[in-house]
Amino acid sequence: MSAAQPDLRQRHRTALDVLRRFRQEHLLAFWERLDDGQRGQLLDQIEALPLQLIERLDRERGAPSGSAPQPLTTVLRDSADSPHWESLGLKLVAAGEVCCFTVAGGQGTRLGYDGPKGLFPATPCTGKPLFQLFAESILGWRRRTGASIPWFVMTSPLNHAATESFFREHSWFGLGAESVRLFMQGTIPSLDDGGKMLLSAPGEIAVNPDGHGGALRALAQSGALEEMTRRGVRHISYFQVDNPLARVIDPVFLGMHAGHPGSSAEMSSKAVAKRNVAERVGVFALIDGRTAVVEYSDLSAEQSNAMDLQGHLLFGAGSIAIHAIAVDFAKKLTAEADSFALPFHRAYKKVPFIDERGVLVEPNQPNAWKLEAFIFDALPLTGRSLVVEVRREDEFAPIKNASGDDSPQSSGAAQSAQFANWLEAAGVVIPRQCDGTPDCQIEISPLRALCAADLRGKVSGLAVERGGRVTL
Ligand code: UD2
Repeated sequence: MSAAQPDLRQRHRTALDVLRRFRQEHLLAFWERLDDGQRGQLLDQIEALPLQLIERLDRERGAPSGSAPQPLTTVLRDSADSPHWESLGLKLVAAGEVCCFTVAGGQGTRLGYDGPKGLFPATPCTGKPLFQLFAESILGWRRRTGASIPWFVMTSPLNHAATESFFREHSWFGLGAESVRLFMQGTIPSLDDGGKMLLSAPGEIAVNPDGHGGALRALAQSGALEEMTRRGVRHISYFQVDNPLARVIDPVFLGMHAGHPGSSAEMSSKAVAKRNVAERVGVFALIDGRTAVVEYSDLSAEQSNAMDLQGHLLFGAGSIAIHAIAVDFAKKLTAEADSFALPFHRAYKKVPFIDERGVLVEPNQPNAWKLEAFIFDALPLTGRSLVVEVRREDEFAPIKNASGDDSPQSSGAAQSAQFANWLEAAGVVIPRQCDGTPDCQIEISPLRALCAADLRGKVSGLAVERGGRVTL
């Protein structure tokens, strides 16, 4: 008998008691078949389960989802006031009050890329990985403002090790390991129709990452929020790993978010006009008078198609998942980090499971509820929030699908088009096709230019050939 066994027996007894209270004792059904290592791992998993949360979820299933959404008014990023907000935002950044935060815990299933999405080659000419692109932008902003701009990256148990190796192999892209903090988000078990958790192996519970809404709890539990406070950071510049056009730092947006003396927003978000009714982005709306995002799948066809008198979609402000979040707001929400969670959304999916005989079943029909929380569900919890409308071509060209819309190809073309505009504004002649798209591929490193103005007076004499490739 190993020395660990009495301890395991005690932990097993305690776990069984707790699980019985929550009607989940079947998780220990195969205990006798497990070796000590497997037993220890299963107990670790059980002891970390947010059982109260899961029970609450099950109770709330089928509950009415709130009142009907109403249209919401956005404010424009680019207006006569932009220079004012920009200078305020720049002051915040230069004072070290802003950090970057990338959510990168997703699986990238739609893209069919077998690895963390941040490693995906995203830029049009050199195929630079997304993480490198963001790292170079952060470096660019550090040089411009003299601030340290720490970078927080949320991974999940599915991709943490691969992400960390990538950063190590590339020497943290010159940012310094001490100012890049990778931390893992939590997981949440899948539930069957009766609210029971599933096992993916006799000694393992079937779980999935708890959604980007898990970011708030993970920020708190990993100590990242404390670290931000220690460093004097007051605002988080939040973006997703899949959007190469995301401005990692946007002084105009940050100024608008934080700049109102005495009434700084707790969370602000960027929106673009939806490309068409069918575009799969959540839309901003008011629910019970509070700002919210309604996911595309939760809008009725009637709501999706509704238009105002000018022919604009009533629910046409699409979320591009870029937010500015006040650190104090994140801390307030997660003061009780262990019991805090944003609401979970459910999707009925095929989840392989161990049946009562201990045999692995690969279902060919959806059989279980996967749960995910969404960061935008923090919006209704704010005292003040702002939705800022930006131009799609400046800020949003995500890589989500292998082909078609939101693919590497469409994103590369959008990046090239943006750089073509920057060069043109600096006096370079860009060959264009009849429809106005550039007849060339252009890539400009953020270390060379963070915006069009950075190229002014620096590219004279540059010749771009029809069908050519230019990398700066
Ligand atoms: C998201 C939004 C959509 C729109 C769009 C813009 C949701 C539900 N929908 O759609 O409204 O704003 O983005 O691009 O958010 N992630 C994690 N952990 C997880 C799950 C996801 O870190 O557990 C990250 C993932 O790595 C990625 C981002 O969150 O950076 C978006 O995830 P997604 O691909 O599931 O979201 P999507 O494209 O359905």
